[in-house]
Amino acid sequence: MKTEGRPQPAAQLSSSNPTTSASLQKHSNSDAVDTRYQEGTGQGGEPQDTTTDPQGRITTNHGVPISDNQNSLKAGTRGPTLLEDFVLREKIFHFDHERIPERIVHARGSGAHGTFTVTRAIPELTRAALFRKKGNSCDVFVRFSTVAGSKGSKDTPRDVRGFATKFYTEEGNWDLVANNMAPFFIQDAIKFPDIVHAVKPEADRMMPQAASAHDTFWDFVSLVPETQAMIMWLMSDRALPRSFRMMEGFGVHTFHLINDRDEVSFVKFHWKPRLGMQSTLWDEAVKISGADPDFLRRDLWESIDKGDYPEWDLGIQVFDEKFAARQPYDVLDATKIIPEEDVPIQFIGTLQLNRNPDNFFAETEQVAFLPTNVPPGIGFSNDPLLQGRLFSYMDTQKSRLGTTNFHQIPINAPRCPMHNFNRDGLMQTQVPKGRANYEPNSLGEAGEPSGPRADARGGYRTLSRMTELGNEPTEKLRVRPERFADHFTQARQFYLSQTPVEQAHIVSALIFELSKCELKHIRIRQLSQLRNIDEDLAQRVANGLAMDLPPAAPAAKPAVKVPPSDALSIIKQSKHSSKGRKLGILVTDGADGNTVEALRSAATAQGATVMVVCPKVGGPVLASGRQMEADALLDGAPSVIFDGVAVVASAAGAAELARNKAAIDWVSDAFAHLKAIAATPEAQVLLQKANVEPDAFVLEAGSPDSLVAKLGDRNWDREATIWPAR
Ligand code: HDE
Repeated sequence: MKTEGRPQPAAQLSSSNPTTSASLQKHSNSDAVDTRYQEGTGQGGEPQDTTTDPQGRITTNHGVPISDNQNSLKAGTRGPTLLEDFVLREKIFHFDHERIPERIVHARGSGAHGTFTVTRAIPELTRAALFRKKGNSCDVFVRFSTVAGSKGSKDTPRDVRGFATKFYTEEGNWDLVANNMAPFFIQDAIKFPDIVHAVKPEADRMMPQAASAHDTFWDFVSLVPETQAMIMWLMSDRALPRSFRMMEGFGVHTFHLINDRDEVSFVKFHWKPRLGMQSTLWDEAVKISGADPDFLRRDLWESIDKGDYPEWDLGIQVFDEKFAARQPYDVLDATKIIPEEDVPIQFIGTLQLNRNPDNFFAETEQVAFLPTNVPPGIGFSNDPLLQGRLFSYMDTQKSRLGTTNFHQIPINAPRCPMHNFNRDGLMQTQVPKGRANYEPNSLGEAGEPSGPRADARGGYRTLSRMTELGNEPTEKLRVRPERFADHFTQARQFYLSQTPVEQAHIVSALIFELSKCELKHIRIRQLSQLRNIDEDLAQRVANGLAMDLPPAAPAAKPAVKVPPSDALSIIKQSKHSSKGRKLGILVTDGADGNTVEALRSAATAQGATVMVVCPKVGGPVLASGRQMEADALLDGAPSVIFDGVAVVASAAGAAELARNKAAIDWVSDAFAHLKAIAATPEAQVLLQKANVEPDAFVLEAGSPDSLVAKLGDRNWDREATIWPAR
């Protein structure tokens, strides 16, 4: 017999209706639901918030109030469960289908809302309304990502990072779908499936996850020399960002800017982080992925949450056909950059991320970026990689989001009016009125709504003149332009532009990656490619692998000498700032609270954050007898998650730490990762146990400013004393 709705025993009642008055209140708080998206959806009438019930009641998907969300409907107290239990069936049905396919690449990502503000109007370059006036602004949504790993992989593999921005402009969405590396691996979209297959876990064994260090990747890249310039970037510290907030972004391709007079300029887009660039060491990145696989996601979330809003400046490199014709490379070749020294960056706007998503799935997962999303005044060059992307993104959304109507999902919907005769399709949420679903139509003549029409003046116009380099419309050919043939000059330029420390990191990365290749001929082939980049580099990698140098691979064109570009080095560009960095203070019972507070205020004064770490999470009882709150347990907050550390300990506390492996690792890892370490005199016993040698970054805890000043830096001089010379 059914018991639904019947009086129940007291024990069942308490578990079947656990709704407290507090949670009732929370549910009925209209602020809890974002109704912005319901506005202007073309359905007419007042926007309605149907996602909360004023009484806080839980309902089925179809609005029927539910009386019991704890027990399925059974025949008798011990079952069987009844098929007619639509509450149970709907709940399980919906749950069964919660997942959607992850992105083919860039599956793991984190997003945030923000604002873009124009700091310099450029109407002489583009007729895009956004850039017409200084001070213009629009909402944005940004998604950062890794490329190779699955959605559930880690944040800190050696990988390219995506940096995709959706600008909700008054003339429609502009999606600048960028990466944190300026060149790309390949020149032609037809090679994209190949390189992605090669870098992803190998097809038979589904290993390794989120890693390029395996046979198939190096097999492909060593066979395709156009990849070698980006390989230098991927082996560099750019692939190990300390924070999304501390990395650059690049639009990669050459785009067009088109002004009111239909004059076209070539443009490359750049994001420059206000916090400056910083990266982790490889050993650190590996350990972070164990300690906190969400390291970069957490950093982004927490900084926005506490109002420390991440910011970037948007810059452009603008040039014309004459400049393009003079370069030894082709500006349509996405494996090439234009050195900033050749075309300086002009800054035109600022991006600030200032609001975390309300819901990860609804926003970060469902956001769909399309390089085809450009407002009037921004256009595409003939870069064959870009042309392929113009097809791929729209196409993949259909498979990922299931319908051609993915543009109606709130995060993707334009914030300006959207009218056309595209109709129907799965998950159509608009309810267009009338019969005008075609044009031309003359329904207006009879007083009926006739729908929207094209705007020849203000609408998006594609360039009618085809004067661009290499754009002479002649035969149909499957060829690469001759001007795409130099694969090594810029690879060499990147390597030679780095500091010796960064060069050593590239060498170490290559040794590590190639050591993971099981097939020896692949290692040999990559070494033969390295010889085309730089002999010294090739020799150092060969030494690290204990291999002989093979002959250089045949090169379509040998590298030519070009001046180094300081803009390519992270260390040369360092802002030495402590802002946005994190200080960890390990505090024991009996420690001096004033020393901790002095460190805390010195760090926060410089825009850094502080975490008190303690062997017991309840917090240390200080010398004063006061118990200090701890932010984390020592075992759960290893020093890899900090930019600098301090140990404030009593003599007894330090002696205990010196017997604790987690505490010894805390200090020895900070030392090995070249970080600043400060300690009270009592804590020296721990430093000795951790083999910390005195140097310019080993300091007294009593001088907090000198520690804080070093949070944005690493002691590169220490590196050679700890890590093998490469
Ligand atoms: Fe992508 N890329 N890509 N890509 N890409 C995707 O689109 C593709 C390329 C980039 O956070 C996919 O929505 C092709 C360059 C970012 O949602 C897919 C080619 C650059 C993101 C796709 C490229 C990028 C993607 C997978 C060569 C830097 C993540 C899911 C022709 C300028 C966007 C999706 C997000 C995502 C295709 C090359 C950046 C499959 C075919 C070059 C940041 O459509």
